[in-house]
Amino acid sequence: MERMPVEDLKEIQEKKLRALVNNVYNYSPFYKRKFKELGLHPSDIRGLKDLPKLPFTKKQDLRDNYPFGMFAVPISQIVRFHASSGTTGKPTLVGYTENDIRMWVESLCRGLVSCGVTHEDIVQIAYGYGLFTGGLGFHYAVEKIGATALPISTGNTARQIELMKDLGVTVIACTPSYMLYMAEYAEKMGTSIRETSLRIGIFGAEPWSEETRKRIEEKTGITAYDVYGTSELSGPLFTECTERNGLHIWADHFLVEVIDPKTGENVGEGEKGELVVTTLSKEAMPLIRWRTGDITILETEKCNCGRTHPRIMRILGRSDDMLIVRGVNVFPSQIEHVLMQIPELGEHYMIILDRIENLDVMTIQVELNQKVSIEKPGEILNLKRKVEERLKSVLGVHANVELVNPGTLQRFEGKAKRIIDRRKI
Ligand code: DLL
Repeated sequence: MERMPVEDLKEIQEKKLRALVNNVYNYSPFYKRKFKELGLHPSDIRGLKDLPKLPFTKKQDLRDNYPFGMFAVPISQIVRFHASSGTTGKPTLVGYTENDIRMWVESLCRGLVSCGVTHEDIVQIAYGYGLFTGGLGFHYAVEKIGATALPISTGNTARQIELMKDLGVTVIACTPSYMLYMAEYAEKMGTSIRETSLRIGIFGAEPWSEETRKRIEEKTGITAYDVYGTSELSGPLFTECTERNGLHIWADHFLVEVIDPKTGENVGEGEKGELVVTTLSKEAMPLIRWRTGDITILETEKCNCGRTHPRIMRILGRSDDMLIVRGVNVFPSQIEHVLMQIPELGEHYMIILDRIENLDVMTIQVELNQKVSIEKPGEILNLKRKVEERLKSVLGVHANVELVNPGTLQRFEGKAKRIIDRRKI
């Protein structure tokens, strides 16, 4: 399936799209209403070329139809609920049928295998278990490929490191920020992740940069892979393969588009835009043209690994987490990119926004790198100026930089929350 000719994949997609449209028209009150409003009938959708005729589905639709209004099956067929973490507001509820869980597990299994996880691995699952999809999503996929799951969830970092060593854990799945914290914690305990058997990390659920990947790999000696997914689509679903040139989207289950968030039009191949996903196999809560809000680039060229399914590049930010500072659009990922390229700086930072005398003021607190000792008083000032200049040249707007001692900023076990916007208060 993963190496199927593109034309055959397209055929599967066309068939599944037609079935999906019929299904939601008949069984989802929400879509029936939407289709009627647009004067659209399932027979108008004959193939992929008709996709732009279909309406988008947005987070607000899920909120407005909370809790069960988006479901296309009776509750008796739902075998599990999850709820999104509410990255951008009120959490949303997701339901799964037995087949939905199977498809989710199968998708992540393909991903795990593509980044080299085998049945011989011991996988420490340090994503949260519970309503968040990370823990249970990985758990079932790890068991399915016959590897050994260590369902430790988040927190209790000393025990995480202790078990990692004692059991000879070889793979870890957690947020990239938690991995950095764990590496730092291990050093405080007088040990290092390098002294463990860990060889692969599968990191996601929050934005991270190529520079952060380098830092994690330098500190821990492991190979770091990106994993993406959202609760609405199921949970963690797509990973990079060993080529590490994008995350494979399993096209027999998910149809992807990348659009201009302002116009809703598809952008050209290789251009940045918002990821839009149509679920082709989901039963409980099928989604048509789901606007993820995540900014990426689509790549349909066959990958060197031999897999034919399209890839998305690392998530570059969210169309809605874009900060507007003095009228300038700023993505937090741009800030991280600049900071992580400066060796004197550590990995932990906070972005604070204030409005002082009607003007936006951006302050970036960033920790100094533990390994770099700055002794002369003038050096700190020089470094601060250097960081401010680099940020200004990339962002096009000034940010005050506060250099703080290593270990002083807040650490996160789950998703990191690095932005404090006090302008609205
Ligand atoms: O975060 C599902 C997940 C669990 C993915 C474990 C990966 C690993 P939600 O809580 O619904 O689901 O949040 C989804 O998180 O729209 C992105 O904005 C962000 N996100 C997830 N993975 C990545 C990633 C899970 N690899 C939201 N890079 C998404 C950047 C990511 N952002």
